[in-house]
Amino acid sequence: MDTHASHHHDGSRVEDFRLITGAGTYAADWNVPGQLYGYFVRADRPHADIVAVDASNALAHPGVKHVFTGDDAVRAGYTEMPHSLTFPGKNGEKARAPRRPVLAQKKVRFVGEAIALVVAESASAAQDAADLVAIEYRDLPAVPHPERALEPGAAQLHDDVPGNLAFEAEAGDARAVEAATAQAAHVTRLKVESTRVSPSPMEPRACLVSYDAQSGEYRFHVVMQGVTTLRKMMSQYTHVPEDKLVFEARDVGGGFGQRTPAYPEYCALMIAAKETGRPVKWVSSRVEAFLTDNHGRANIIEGALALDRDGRFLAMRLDWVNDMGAYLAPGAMGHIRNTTTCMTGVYAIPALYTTYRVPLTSTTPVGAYRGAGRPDIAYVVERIVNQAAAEIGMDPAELRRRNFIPPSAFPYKTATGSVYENADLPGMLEQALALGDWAGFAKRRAESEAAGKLRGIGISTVIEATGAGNAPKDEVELTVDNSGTVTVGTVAKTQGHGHETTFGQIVARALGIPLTQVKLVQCAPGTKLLGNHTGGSRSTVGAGSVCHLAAQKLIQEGTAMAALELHVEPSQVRYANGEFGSSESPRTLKLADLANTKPVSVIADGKFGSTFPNGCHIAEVEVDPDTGGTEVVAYCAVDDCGVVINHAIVEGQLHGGVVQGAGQVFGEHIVYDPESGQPLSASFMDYYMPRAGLVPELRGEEHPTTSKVSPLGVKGMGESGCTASIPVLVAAVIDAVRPLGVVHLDMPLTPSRVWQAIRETGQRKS
Ligand code: MCN
Repeated sequence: MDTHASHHHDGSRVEDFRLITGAGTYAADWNVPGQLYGYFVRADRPHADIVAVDASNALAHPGVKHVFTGDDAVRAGYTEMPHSLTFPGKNGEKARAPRRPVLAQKKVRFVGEAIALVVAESASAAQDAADLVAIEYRDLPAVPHPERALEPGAAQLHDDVPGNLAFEAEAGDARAVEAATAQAAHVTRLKVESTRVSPSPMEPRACLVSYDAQSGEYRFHVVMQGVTTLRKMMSQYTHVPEDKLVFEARDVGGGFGQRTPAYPEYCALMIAAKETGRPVKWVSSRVEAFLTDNHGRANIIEGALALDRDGRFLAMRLDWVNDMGAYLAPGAMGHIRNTTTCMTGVYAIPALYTTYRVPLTSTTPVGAYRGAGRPDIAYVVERIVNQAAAEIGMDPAELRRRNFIPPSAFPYKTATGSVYENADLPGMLEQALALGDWAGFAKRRAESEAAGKLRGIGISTVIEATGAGNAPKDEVELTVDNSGTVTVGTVAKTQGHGHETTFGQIVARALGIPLTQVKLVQCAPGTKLLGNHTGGSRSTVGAGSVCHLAAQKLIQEGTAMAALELHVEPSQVRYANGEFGSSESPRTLKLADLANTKPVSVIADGKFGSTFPNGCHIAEVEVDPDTGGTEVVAYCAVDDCGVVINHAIVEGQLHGGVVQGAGQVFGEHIVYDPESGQPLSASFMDYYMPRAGLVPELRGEEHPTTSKVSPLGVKGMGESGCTASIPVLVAAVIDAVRPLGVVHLDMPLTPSRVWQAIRETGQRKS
């Protein structure tokens, strides 16, 4: 027995030895001979005219080669930032996407926007000289608040975006919702904020660009979530053809959606590399990351849920304000698309209507962040359901039971037009209630009360769409060499998710060979493979499924080759465990033998629809009424992600997602001063990060229903953790303080905010 294979199949990840011993290669680890270093001069104010940029002192600084400005960006024609709000909005209108030269020209619109790029022989010379670039501004009023940005008379950020309103959209049936609401026995209303946060992967952005004047080719070493989307967007931004843009990356230290898109800095470095004739490298600081890496969430939602006398849901209306920051960054379309797709949540709500207004504000652009709208819609739906339960005095588990989409109704067409494939919501709920001992809560609450603590329990039942992507199809290439090693080529890109293990396992299983014989090569430089980048939890459904199909194709083509070698008919060839044989021949052929003369390759492809992972999480918290401090004392999760490829990885993904959601719930928050518009949270000194002790040992169970969308039966799950944890943790805290009369809290649930809310109800005076 191959001990390595059995070792890996017990769940451990093949990449971990490299990653945890410091042997990874991240974007900033790349260096090429003759490289220069770039440093960006950035706006220190949210909204201003740029009157003049004087780089003469910087240019005189020792080691400085060049200083590039907005004029260089405009001359290069790098001015139209690609964005993804490309679908028609309300009344068929298109999004009003403002220009964004890769270095700001004439105006700045958020603190951190790059104005100039200093290029020097060393990183420190570039940074020192950046201080010498003199910028004369004429200040304009800041517009940091998304709702105020939409008010009449608000300061205008872009001449071509009247009223700061970049896009409006709607979905569902307004009349049906109005009619049903008029008949309702009860209507629950609320307004919540899905707070602006910074995804904050461990690895800061970094980019090294080389330009080859002979071929006109740019070569990038950069953080990425896969090459296809990045390459396409870079080409859109710069008009350089895609085949002249070559990317080489090995390890990526976290992405969370924030590492998907083209950023202006990468394009500015292209200008510099071409002009200086030398490679140029830039590594972001953490402060730059807070100011300029796309933020996440930033949605304000008003909702109304109509119920009949028995607590059955009749209709729901949601009105969104989706803050997208100063420009339309690629990515945040998920805040509209994904929230429409799963608007009904896990409930059979016959009438739905939703509106979206997208303001531009003098803040960092907003993009996709782990879930990209999925956690936001789950948050608002679960909050409104929990509030309805409290208002009508029904157990929130019972209210869910009454309103679940029944198993027999799948595939279920929602009132906003999406089709959920399958789920067993009642079964999932009962499993979670048992795991979390829902029935025994009253006793635990009494015990906490005796110890002076307020105990609360929360529940969330969520569903999300994963899988479908924008690529025309997903392609995977398998190559066998004469050592028998099978190399798997993909254009997805792991950022810590363990694809080397799981994709390896898929191929190893299909071929019946040890995992040690399978090697994953992601985004080979210059790759022409089609496919989706890693995001939207689609890699396993997409690329992963195609890994399986590619292995089958390899067996099929190998069978034909083996038949020739063995002098039998293909139908007489049998394949098992890396070997072709036939009852008609004494000889056998190993996979390696197929590649005796040259490596053998196959490319397989597939195009898959959406899968719908779902889950029920239950959490318990204890709130200290004297301090407002919250401790999460229990966390249970029951999840359906279809067939599981690797249980340890799925558990790890879930754990990471749950804690990432907990970070948002309890502290993470990007705050702008309402008057000056200055960011108040731009370092880890003033931005909370979740720590290991925030969430106790997570008790997780699986409740799979097999997807037919994927030949592997899998559903995505990389975002499930935070989609479920945000609503469940907020629900638990509100449940804890509700006996004191607190009915509403907005994230982040910091001790001061909870304490304040307790004080304001007047029921607790110290
Ligand atoms: N998996 C499995 N069985 C399933 C489903 C998934 O074993 N039924 C495994 C997969 O093979 C993969 C992992 O779980 O190793 C996540 O798979 P999937 O749900 O397909 O999601 P993706 O691989 O496409 O990852 C994207 C998703 C997203 S959108 C964000 S954001 C996110 C996340 O995953 N960012 C992450 N998880 C992250 N994990 C880490 N460490 N770092 C990030 O930046």
